[in-house]
Parts: sequence; structure tokens; C-alpha cells
Amino acid sequence: MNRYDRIFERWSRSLAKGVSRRSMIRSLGGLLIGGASLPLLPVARGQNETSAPTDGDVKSCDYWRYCAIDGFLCSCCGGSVTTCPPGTEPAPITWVGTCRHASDGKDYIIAYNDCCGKSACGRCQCTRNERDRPTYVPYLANDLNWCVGSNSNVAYHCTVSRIVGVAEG
Ligand code: ABN
Repeated sequence: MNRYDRIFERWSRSLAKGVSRRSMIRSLGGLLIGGASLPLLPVARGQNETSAPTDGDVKSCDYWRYCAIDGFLCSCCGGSVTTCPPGTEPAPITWVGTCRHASDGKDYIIAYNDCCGKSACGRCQCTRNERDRPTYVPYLANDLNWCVGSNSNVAYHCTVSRIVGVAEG
């Protein structure tokens, strides 16, 4: 047995003495369940995509990635599909939808992020609501003012749509 084996053996024996089997199983269960539920959290998923190829009319409500949106399109309000207009900031919380891209047939996970800090833009209202869920499933609900979580006095201006992943299966 080499030195590392002896150290590891001593460490596992002292762990076995100090920790009951039940509490070990409880901790492992907590780790597994905690790890599995992390991807469900509706927070800040939309911050990653900085630029996106233009593959359609981003000022049209029919544009593919707006399939689950409910709001004013930031691309008509001085911003872009993925960036908030000047003078506004993204809410810290997003809701998500899954939209099919017609040209490659893949389903993309889209984070919809409200931009906050100015009064409602009023242009390009778009309400598509595909697979929208009631507000008691908030990360899949679009009919909520997510600016409530921002520093911008709850003023909702428009919504951006960022690709955050490809849906598997
Ligand atoms: N998430 C868009 C939105 C903002 C304000 C009110 C309803 C919906």
C-alpha cells in the first residue's frame, strides 16, 4: 500500500466513525436534488448571448425566436433582439420559452428579458404565448412585469430574446 492509499484509508475510517450512514445518505440526497433543480431557476439566463446572426425580420412579431413573448420588441425601441435600448437595463430575472428554428428544425431555449428604467415603449407589441404557463409557474410565465426585480422603479420598457441553449431530445 503506498502513502496515498494509507492517507485515504485513514481519512475514510475517521469519516466512517464520525458520520452515520443515514446522515451520509441524507447529504448525498440533498446534493443530488439540489444539483438537479439548479437548471430550473429562472434567474439571469439571458445575460450570455451578446450578438446574434440576423436570420429574419427582427421587427416582426413572426420572427422565430419570439414564439413565447408577451411585450414590446426592443428591436423596435432603440435596442436590438438581444440588447436593451440605451437608458434601460435588463431585469435580473427572465422567463424562458422553447422555439423551433424553421431552417435547421432544432428547438432553442430562449430567455426573454424585460428591459427596465423607461416607460413602456409602445411599439411592436407582440403577444405569442406559445407554451406560456400561469403565473404560479413564474419561469414559464410571460404575463408578469419582471422589472419588479430591478433597480429601475418597476418601469417596463421592452423585451429582448436571447438564445441560451438547444433543447435536447
Ligand atoms: N414581461 C412582459 C410584461 C411586462 C409588463 C406587464 C406584462 C408583461
